[in-house]
Amino acid sequence: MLMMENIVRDGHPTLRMVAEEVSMPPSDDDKQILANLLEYVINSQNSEIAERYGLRPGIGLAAPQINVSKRMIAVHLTDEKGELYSYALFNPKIISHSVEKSYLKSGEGCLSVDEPIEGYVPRHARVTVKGYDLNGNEVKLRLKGLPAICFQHEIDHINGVMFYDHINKEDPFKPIEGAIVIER
Ligand code: K1U
Ligand code: NI
Repeated sequence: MLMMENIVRDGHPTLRMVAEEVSMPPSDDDKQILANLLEYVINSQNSEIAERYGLRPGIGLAAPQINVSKRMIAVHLTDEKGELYSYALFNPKIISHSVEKSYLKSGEGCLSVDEPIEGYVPRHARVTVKGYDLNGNEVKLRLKGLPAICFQHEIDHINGVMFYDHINKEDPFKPIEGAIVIER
């Protein structure tokens, strides 16, 4: 079971690397790593388990955050309609996206960043993501709202990008013209 000690923090070189593709079909070792990522995210949202093991709650986690430079991400969250998005993906890829942007009004956080960093993080409002599930089956997802933002945050991690890289340095809360504001 993954714990906070397994999560590397900002400044660790793995967080800035472009992660390697996972060969398909996935090996048992790679399946175990990906299953562990999803297990962490699910456990971290269970207040009893989170408190017992000192887990910081998260809605996603990427392999580089546990110092594994491979293209794997897990996401577990519900959207504003209560629909659950629970996915563990190998080699996730944004195959198309909207021109329109969106951002979270409250900004983003990261399990690899201990202090809050304020500012708007512009994202594509809608993305289509392709990847492979734990059994190696192809998955194609059309996403908007918080799920779209979360997948982009995690896919950034496998490309060595941190959420604060997208924040306007001079004016972190500069309005993003034409963007959809997401409140949560
Ligand atoms: O990748 C990570 O570091 C996890 C990160 C993902 C994320 C945060 C914000 C926007 C998109 C993606 C987090 O989960 S930080 C914690 C968080 O946002 C949260 C935790 C529990 C409930 C609701 C949100
Ligand atoms: Ni993060």
